Amino acid sequence: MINIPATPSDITGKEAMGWLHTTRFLTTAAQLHHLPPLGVPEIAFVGRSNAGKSTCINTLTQHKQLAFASKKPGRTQHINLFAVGRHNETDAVLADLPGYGYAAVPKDDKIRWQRVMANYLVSRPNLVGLVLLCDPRLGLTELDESLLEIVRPRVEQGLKFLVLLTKADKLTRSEGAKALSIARLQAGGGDVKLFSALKKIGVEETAQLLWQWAHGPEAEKLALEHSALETKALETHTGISDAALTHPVSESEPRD
Ligand SMILES: Nc1nc2c(ncn2[C@@H]2O[C@H](COP(=O)(O)OP(=O)(O)OP(=O)(O)O)[C@@H](O)[C@H]2O)c(=O)[nH]1
Ligand SMILES: [Mg+2]
Repeated sequence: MINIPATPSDITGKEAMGWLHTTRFLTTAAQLHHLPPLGVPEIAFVGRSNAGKSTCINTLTQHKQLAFASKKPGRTQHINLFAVGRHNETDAVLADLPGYGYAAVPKDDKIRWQRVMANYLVSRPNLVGLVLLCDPRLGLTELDESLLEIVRPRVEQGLKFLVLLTKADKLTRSEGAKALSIARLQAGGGDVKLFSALKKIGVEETAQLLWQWAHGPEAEKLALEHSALETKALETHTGISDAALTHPVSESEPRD
């Protein structure tokens, strides 16, 4: 069953980390229509290739290889879903999306992925929050800004939104402060945080925010709207992955 606690309205960073530590692989999809319809809140991680999306998911969930991270850009090529919450009490889903902007990807593939991503962002019904990851040494690029344009109508309707400036360990304190103020301007007043998987900067705060997104009014609305059938489908998926805890064959080549 869907577990939406009546209380509390907030939890500590440590409790939020404990919650995220329950995360396990759910399913993977190369195309949008292969994603299962779900009645629990979904939070997507998007951003340029190599921005640190998969590493961020691994850091937040404290699992080394839940999402595949790599020095080689373009490592994530599917939409990978991860279920959060104790078994049979899944109360959120994290989505690791393929990065964009990697020059070596053939043009047709790029266009196809931009389309899949745009469709996902516009049409995924249970999407409640978006984490846009950005390497502050590059700043928000044209592609990031077009993504922001695509989601603007949904943000206006209540979609939560956070920009994470990743690899903050590579910045001095003053560079970090400057990167934050520039990104705040570009994000049009949206929430922006510094994040480092290496030095664990911004990790607990981000975990807390994700918990709030997953247990806010949008999540309650979703629980009411969705049928028991869809919830059952989620638990079936989760059950399979709990048993195997394996990654899909297409993503199982050796990591570099
Ligand atoms: N120094 C430092 N390196 C990081 C950090 N986060 C990620 N990286 C490195 O950045 C590279 C890319 O990380 P990924 O997590 O694979 O990036 P991604 O955004 O998932 O990339 P795609 O799957 O290609 O879209 C890897 O070499 C990571 O080790 C961080 O906080 N600090
Ligand atoms: Mg990735």
